[in-house]
Amino acid sequence: MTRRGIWYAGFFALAALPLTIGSAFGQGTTALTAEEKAQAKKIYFERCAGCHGVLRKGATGKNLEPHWTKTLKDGTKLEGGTTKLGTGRLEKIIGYGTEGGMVNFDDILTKEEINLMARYIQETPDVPPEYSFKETLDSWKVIVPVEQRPKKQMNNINLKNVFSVTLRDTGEVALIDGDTKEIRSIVKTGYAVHISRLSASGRYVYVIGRDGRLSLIDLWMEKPAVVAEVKIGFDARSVDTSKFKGFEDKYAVAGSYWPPQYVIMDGDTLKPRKVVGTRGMTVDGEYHPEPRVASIVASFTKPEWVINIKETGQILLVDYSDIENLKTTTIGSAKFLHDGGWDASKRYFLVAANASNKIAAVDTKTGKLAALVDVAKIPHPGRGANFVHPKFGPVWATGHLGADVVTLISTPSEEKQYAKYKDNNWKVVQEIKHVPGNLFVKTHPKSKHFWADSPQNPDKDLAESVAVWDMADLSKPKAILNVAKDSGLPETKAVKRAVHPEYSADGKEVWISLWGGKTDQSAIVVYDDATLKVKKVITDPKMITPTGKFNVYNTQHDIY
Ligand code: DHE
Repeated sequence: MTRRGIWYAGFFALAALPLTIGSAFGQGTTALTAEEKAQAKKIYFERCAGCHGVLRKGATGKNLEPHWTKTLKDGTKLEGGTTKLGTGRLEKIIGYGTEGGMVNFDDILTKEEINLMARYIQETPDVPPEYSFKETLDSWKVIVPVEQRPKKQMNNINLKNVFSVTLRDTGEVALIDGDTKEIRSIVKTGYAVHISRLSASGRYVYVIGRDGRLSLIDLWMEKPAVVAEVKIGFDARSVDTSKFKGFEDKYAVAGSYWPPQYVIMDGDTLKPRKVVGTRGMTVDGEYHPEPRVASIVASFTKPEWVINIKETGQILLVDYSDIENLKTTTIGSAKFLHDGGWDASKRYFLVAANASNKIAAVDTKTGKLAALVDVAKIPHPGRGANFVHPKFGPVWATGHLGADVVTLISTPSEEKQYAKYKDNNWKVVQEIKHVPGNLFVKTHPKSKHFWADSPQNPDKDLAESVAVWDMADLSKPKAILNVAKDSGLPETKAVKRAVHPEYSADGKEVWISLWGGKTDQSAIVVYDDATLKVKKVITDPKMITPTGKFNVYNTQHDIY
């Protein structure tokens, strides 16, 4: 088997192998058999690489190279004064988590798996293979050629109000009719699908899996289905399309965590056109071998994508008007760029440098950094939320994984009525009291309410609830809604994390996912935004681990 074949098998094709830890553990050695190593590699990819990196150099999570993870015999002092990590301590960290933000895995991994991972991360990380343009091209499949696709919409669905829902652990996406709340189609996609994004026209949905599989769904088909696929890397999180006037539906771009690169494709077929590597220098001037592609967003101001490179802290403005002669503006910001969204004017893109506790704002009109704002611990905006604050004018909001606040940052506006707030721009004008473990915040231009989840909070009740504020009075939440209880689903061992509020196209409903156990039937709970009462519980035996939901109209037009 080739080296690539071995990695591939380790990542995705390996069935659960029996563990043979016995004597190795008893004798205190960390040695792994070939089977253990393959299993550990698979678990590491599925559970750890996202935060710690494939090369284990650390990003959102800590560095996990052997110089940190092995028992230190030379007396070197680690954080907290300890001189030892090693298997025992690592097992505790993996099992119970840390105050620094590491989540507990004792309800996800078995004791044997925790022991295996504690030993695996003391070994020198293998460097995975590269993935070339030719391999990307070889993986490309057109399932329904453009000429065989419908010339007009062939179904009676109100496409503006369709929700593309990630079914995380089944590697599927459910397309749900927002008007009738019926599941219209469930399509097979990549492993642990991450996000959906829309073409400028709203016809095509692009879905990226963590395994790098990008699927293109045509909403015009009688039953919307996947019409093309391509594998853009081994590990991926982001995708967007060309949205500037004259380039609608022309290109797609997807970012890869491993190898660190992005791929430009034709929008209607996913035919790969260009692969661009992102390795290079961090904003501190050090070379980084694994600068992963985090969020990508399409500009409405220019034919450009904003591509955020996590480890280096470099924000790329990639001009797609001539992809044969690609022009890129590189803007230094802060390390560990992750997720972000537009301000209300869609001129500024605000992105969290999460492990640096900063928000970087890029001015896509001038192509310059507009601001680098210090915020509380581990900002996690999703795409953030925009509204006009009664005292401070236009603001963009981010939640935090590591702090008990939602941060409001004043954003510039060219509207005369907001000129008086200019001195506030790029300042944190308010921190609203919330709880740690928040992942996503949301509002809508037609709503008076502001929603925030807290799925990563260790308290079960808080993880299963969302908070809603009246934007006219942000002094305290107007309501705490226990979504798990509201769903009427039976109690399960696994926590049903209430995650990712998403508005309907008309801004009148808010949909919340209940992210339950890997095999548990779960639900999306739909609330009436005005009354905060449950309007509908969408459930089905196939509704397993729903997480992100992307309303077609709101995602197409970046409304949040
Ligand atoms: Fe995400 C967005 C990366 C874990 C749900 N997530 C993003 C983006 C990145 C990212 C880079 C921005 C994409 C863009 O806008 O182009 N996410 C990562 C990770 O590296 C991380 C921390 C660990 C991992 O192994 O993947 C991670 N993410 C999660 C989850 O565990 C979540 C909660 C559940 C799930 O489905 O996997 C999750 N991430 C989401 C969602 C978005 C997202 C729903 C899009 C938010 C939006 O409204 O646009």
